Amino acid sequence: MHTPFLALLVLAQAASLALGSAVPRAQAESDLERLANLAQQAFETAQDDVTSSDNVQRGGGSSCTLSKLSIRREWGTLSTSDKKAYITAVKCLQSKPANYPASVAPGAKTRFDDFVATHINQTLSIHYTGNFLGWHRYYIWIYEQALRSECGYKGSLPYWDWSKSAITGLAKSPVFDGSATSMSGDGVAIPNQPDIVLGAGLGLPPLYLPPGTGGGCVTSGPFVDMKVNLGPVALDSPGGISVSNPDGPLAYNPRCLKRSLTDYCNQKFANATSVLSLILTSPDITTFQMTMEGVPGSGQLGVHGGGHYSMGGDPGRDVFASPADPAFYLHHAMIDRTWWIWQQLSPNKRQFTNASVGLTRTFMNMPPSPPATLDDMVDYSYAGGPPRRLGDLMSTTSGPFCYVYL
Ligand SMILES: *[C@@H]1O[C@H](CO)[C@@H](O)[C@H](O)[C@H]1NC(C)=O
Ligand SMILES: *[C@@H]1O[C@H](CO)[C@@H](O)[C@H](O)[C@H]1NC(C)=O
Ligand SMILES: *[C@@H]1O[C@H](CO)[C@@H](O)[C@H](O)[C@H]1NC(C)=O
Ligand SMILES: [Cu+2]
Repeated sequence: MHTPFLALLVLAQAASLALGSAVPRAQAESDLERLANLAQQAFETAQDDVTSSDNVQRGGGSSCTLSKLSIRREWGTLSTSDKKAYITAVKCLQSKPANYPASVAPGAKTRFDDFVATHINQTLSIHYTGNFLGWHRYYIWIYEQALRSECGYKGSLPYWDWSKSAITGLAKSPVFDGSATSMSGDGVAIPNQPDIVLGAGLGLPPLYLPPGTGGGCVTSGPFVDMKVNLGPVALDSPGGISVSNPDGPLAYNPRCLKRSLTDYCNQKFANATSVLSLILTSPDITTFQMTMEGVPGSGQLGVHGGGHYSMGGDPGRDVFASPADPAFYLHHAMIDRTWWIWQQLSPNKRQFTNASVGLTRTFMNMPPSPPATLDDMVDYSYAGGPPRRLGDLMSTTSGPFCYVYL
C-alpha cells in the first residue's frame, strides 16, 4: 500500500542528497530529519506487515500481532527508571553462572559470558558473510530474552543512535556520559598513545585511527567494577599491534572494562549522512552489508566498524570479544535497526528471497565457500537458542520475532 509513495520519497531524498549542502551541521540536521522520516515509514509499514495475511505465510506461522509487538527505543529517550531497570538486568546476567561447561569454555564464568564465548567461537563465520545481519539479529534477541526470562527485565532492548552522538560528542551522549544511567563512560586517559593502525598485518593499505581520549579502565558508571573474562583474541591496539591472550580465545583472563572514546570514528564513519546514504543508495544486500561493515583496505569502516572503534579499548576493538562490552548490544541494536529501515523500503524483495542474504559463508569468502542461502542454519551453542533457519530471521515481525523500532 505504501510502496508508490515510498518510491517517490526515496527518489526525492536521493535527489536532495545529490545536491548536498555546504554547511556540515545543517546537513547533519536535515539528514537526521530525513532519517527520522524513514524510520517512521518503517514503523508504519512494519505494522501493516503484521496485520497482512502474507506475514503468516512468509514467517512460517508467526504469532506476532499488534498487541504483542514490542518497541525498541533509543537509549536517550528512556526514562531514568527504565535505564536503571535495563542496567540492573545486565548486571543480573553478569552475576548468574554460565551455561558453558568449564571444560568447553573455561573463561565463560557468567550467563553474560556465554554470549561472548559463542561470538568468539563463530567470529570467522558471522562477519563479512551472508548471515552477518541475521545472525546478529537473533543473537541480540536471545540476549534480550535472557534479560527478560532470567533477570525479570520488562522492557525491550535499547539502541544507541550513532548519528546523535556524532553531533554531541560521545562523552556527552547519554550512552557514554559515565553517569549512573549510562553504559559507563571513557577509560582513564593514557597520554601520548600512538595511532591504531588497521589492515597493515593483512598486507592491505593501512588505515590510521586516533587512539581516543581514554585507554585505561572505565572510571565511573554502572560497569566500573565489571570483569571482562574472555579474550582478547585480536585486539587492535595503539601502535598497530594486535593483542591476543596466549592461553587461547576461550581461556579465563579477568580484567577491567577498558574504553577509549574516539569521536573521530563516530563522526567520520557513523554520522547521519553515513546512515542515510547507506539506506538510500544500497541497491542490494551485498552492497548494503559491505558498505555497513566497510571493505577492508578501502579506508572505510562503515557504520558497523565506526561504532565499534568509537568505543575503543578492550574489548571494544576486538572483533571476536567485543560483546564483552555491555554497550555492544546497544550498538548492534542500531545495526539491526538500520537494516530494518532498509528492508522496510522494499519488504518482499529484501526479506524473503535468497537475494536478501548475499555473500558467502566465510569471512570475506576466505577460504572460498558456497553462497549463503535462506536455508542456512544459525546456532548459538550455550548462549541460547534454539537453532534457526536464516530465512526465519529476515523479518522482525515474523518467525520468532515481534518487534519494531521507534
Ligand atoms: C563452536 O562452533 C562450532 C560450530 O558451530 C560448534 O560445533 C562448537 O560446539 C562451538 N564451540 C563452542 C565453544 O561454542
Ligand atoms: C560522514 O560520513 C561519511 C562516510 O560515511 C564521510 O564521507 C563524511 O566525511 C562524514 N562527515 C563528516 C563531517 O565527517
Ligand atoms: C535458496 O537457495 C536454496 C539453495 O540453493 C534453495 O534450496 C532454496 O529453495 C532457495 N530459496 C528461495 C526462497 O529461493
Ligand atoms: Cu559480531
